[in-house]
Amino acid sequence: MAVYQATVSAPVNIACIKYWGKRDTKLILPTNSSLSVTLDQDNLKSTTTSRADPSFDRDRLWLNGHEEEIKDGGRTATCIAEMKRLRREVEEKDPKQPKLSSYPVHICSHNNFPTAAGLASSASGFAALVASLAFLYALPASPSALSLIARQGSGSACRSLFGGFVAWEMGTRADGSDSLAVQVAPREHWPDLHALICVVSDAKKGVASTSGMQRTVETSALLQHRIRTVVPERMAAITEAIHARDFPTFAKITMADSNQFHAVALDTEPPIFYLNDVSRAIIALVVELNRASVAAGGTIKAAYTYDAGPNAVIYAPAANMREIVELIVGYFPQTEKFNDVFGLFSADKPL
Ligand code: 2P0
Repeated sequence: MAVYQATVSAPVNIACIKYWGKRDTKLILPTNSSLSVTLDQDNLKSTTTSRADPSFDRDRLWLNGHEEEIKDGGRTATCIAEMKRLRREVEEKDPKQPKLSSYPVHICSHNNFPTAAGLASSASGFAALVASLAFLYALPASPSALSLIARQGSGSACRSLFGGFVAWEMGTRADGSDSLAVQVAPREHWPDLHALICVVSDAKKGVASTSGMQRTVETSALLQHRIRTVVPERMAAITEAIHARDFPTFAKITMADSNQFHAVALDTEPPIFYLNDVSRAIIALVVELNRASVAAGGTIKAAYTYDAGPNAVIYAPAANMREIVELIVGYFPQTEKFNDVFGLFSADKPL
């Protein structure tokens, strides 16, 4: 008897231009475009196996060994339903195909990094879920087409369907059909750019992204300036910097956008604080490292960026990484807390 099963991994991505705010919370349509770097497949990833079988009585999901309820109308149910719809199109075109769209699926997903590390697992998780169903159903869909579905699981997940440098174009249509991920450049374009993840705290974050960003949309005046004026200019400028492998420009924009994301969090009512004293001390170290380098006639050596939590990600050319690690570990000597993930990016081929 045929077994219908597929296993796929998808990596974590870290945004340089941050997604923060939805204009449609059901379809997960953002208030601004964003751009990220997908980390290496071998380091931080979700691996998901999907299996379709007519003997299963319903769709079921396990995350890191624990079964999770698939709520009717929820994000996981939406992604599974959309993938079954695409499979039905294949079956209608070719009636000889097995009717997998009518079989329940069991989905089992694992992260190879601790959830407590404070790294977003929803991005890699929903990307891997959608990609595993795409393989299971042998869909002819492109990664950008699949990103439309992963986006409905978690906004940032749409960017993890590509390796390298990835933009999530916000789109303009009300149905979300043009709110998708595109690859700006493959990983091989800029192999010298590395990333270092500094785990500052492994505590679960105080304000979840989904609710925090909607509070920002409802209450922050600064967000309106950000989405109308700042982000469109930065998307164009950082895309150019990536194409030119211009690290100083890439670094300046990345740090400025991290700063503005945390500024709109603070501009929210009630205010949201994601950085802590250690996060701010790492910012000061990177600022001083860059200042001293430029003062000595050199260039910017490193760029920090922070998501919805206190952990730092530092982008830098490979040659600078040893100095950066020594600097940080010199001030915060808990070496086991620092996860040196040199050479991070994923394969050029989408998944
Ligand atoms: C980003 N973050 O661009 C930004 C930066 C957090 C800070 O994407 O509601 O978990 O599932 O769409 O994708 C976190 O948002 O939120 C996020 P939902 P998601 O990476």
